Amino acid sequence: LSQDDLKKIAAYKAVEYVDSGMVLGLGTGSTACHAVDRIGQLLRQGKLKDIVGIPTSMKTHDQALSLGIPLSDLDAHPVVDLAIDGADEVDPFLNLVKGRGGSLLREKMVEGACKKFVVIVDDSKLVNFLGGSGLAMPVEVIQFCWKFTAARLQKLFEDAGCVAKLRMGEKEEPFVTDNGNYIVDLYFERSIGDLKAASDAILQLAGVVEHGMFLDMATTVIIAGELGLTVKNK
Ligand code: DER
Repeated sequence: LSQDDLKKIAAYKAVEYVDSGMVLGLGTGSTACHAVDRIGQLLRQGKLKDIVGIPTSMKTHDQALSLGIPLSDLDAHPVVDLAIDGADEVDPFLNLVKGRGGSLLREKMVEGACKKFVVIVDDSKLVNFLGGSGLAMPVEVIQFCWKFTAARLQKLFEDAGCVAKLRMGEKEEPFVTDNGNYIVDLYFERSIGDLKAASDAILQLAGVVEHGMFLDMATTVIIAGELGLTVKNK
């Protein structure tokens, strides 16, 4: 089975949690993409009815629109029944790193407003501690003096051997999020220790909008591996 096959298996399993009439948070990324496709398919087949989708990015908005999924937003639906989304890392306590697709702010807003947050991953995303994969832990920052903010982020985690890098988009230009902000990716050599303390410290920096640690937010994590599916509940 390819990694994409595993993503699809996890995504389809998550859509089994969807009931007609739900307000759904629609995630962003290659795994969530399969879940959105599946929801569109079930709507077309009449197996799901009266669904309202709250997209977590312009990309998901466009995908859902093309599938005929009725869309709305948090202003109209401040409480979301169920959100389905991928993750970049999942630790043993179901804490997540998200945002390598650049949508962490809207994802965190939508997923923070939902009663159930089902995370879908292939087993390559499992880590012993967040930041442990050596891959980016994203922080969304305002464009104004981003270098100043990046330097403060790097200093904050110098004990963990942190390097902060501006995320670049196409044509050697900085990546700009749906919200008009930049992303500074943090890379760690060692564990950052207490995640809640790290989260609070990051959010205290004035130039920071949000970070990609989703702590104590997932209610269910569906993991697809070669040996089958594992469902972990909070
Ligand atoms: O950017 C995001 O938060 C995505 O959900 C990401 O975490 C997972 O993307 P993937 O499903 O393409 O690996």
